[in-house]
Amino acid sequence: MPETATHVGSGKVRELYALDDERLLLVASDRISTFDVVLPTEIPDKGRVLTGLSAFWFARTRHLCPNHLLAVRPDARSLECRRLEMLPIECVVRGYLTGSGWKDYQTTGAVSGHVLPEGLRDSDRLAEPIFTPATKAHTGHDENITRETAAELVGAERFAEVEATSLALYRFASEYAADRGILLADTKFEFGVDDEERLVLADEAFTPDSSRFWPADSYEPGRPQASFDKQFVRDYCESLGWDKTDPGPELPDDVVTGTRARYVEAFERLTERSFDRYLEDPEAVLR
Ligand code: Q0N
Repeated sequence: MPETATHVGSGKVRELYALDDERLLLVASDRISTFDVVLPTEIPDKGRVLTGLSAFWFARTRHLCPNHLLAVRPDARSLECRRLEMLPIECVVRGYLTGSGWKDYQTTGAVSGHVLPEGLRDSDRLAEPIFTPATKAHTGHDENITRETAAELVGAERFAEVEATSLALYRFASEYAADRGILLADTKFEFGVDDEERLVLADEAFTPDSSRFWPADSYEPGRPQASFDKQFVRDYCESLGWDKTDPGPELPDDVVTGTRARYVEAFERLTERSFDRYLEDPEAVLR
C-alpha cells in the first residue's frame, strides 16, 4: 500500500510532509536561492547533497545532542524525522564576524548582547564562538535578539541548555571541517523538545544552506569571503546587474555545472565518501 504524506509546510527550497502523528518527511529540492531570491534554474542533486550532509552530521553529533533523524529515504533527498515541539528561536553560532553579525557590530559594537572588542573587520575570526539567537520571522529576515529575550521565549533553564549545546555542536563541526579545508563561518540550528522534555536537534545540520561555508585556502579577513558553494552563482548574477528582486535570472549551463561540482566537492571533502556511493546507498552515510 503506498503511503500518504500530507504537505504541512515549505521553506524557500524544502518541503515538509506529515507521515503520521509521530513522523515527518523533510524533502530537499534542487532549488537554489541567492540574495534571498529563489532562481528559476535548479542545481541537479543539490537537495541530495544537503540531505546527505545533514544525515552525516546528525550521525556524527549524536554524542553531543540527540536529533530528529529516523531514516534517509532511498531517493537520497528525503529524511524521515521525529515530530517534536519546536522551540520558537533560531539558534545561531558565529565563529567569524560577517553577515547580520557584522552589520550589528558596525552599528552597536555588539551582536545579540555580546559586546565585542573594537577594531574587528568583516570576516574576522572571533576569539571564541558566540551564540546569537534570532527570532523566526515568517516573512523577511530573521532578527538577532538578545540572550535575555531568547531566555524569556524558551525559559532560562532551556536557554542555558540550547546555548551550551549549540556551542558544543559548532565547535565540533567547525574543527572537523577546517581540517578538511572548509571554514564554517556560522551556523543556524533549530531545536525541538520530545514528549519526555528532552532537547532534540531538528531541521538540517551544517549544510551550506544553514551555514556559511568558506574555502579555507582563500580566507582573508577585512572583506566579504567567497562562498564555497554559491560563488559562481553570485558572480554571474552580479555580472548581469540584476536588481536582486524576484524573479531572478536563469543560470547558464557552465554556472549550473560548476555549482553542482562545488556542492559535490563539499560533500566528498566533509564525509570522505564518494557522492555516487551515497546515491547508491544513502543510509551508509550514517555509518
Ligand atoms: C518543523 N519547521 C521549520 C522544512 C523545514 N522535527 C520537527 N517536528 C516538528 N516540526 C518541525 C520539525 C523539524 N524539522 C520545523 N517547521 C516544522 C523548518 N522547516 C521549514 C520548511 O521546510
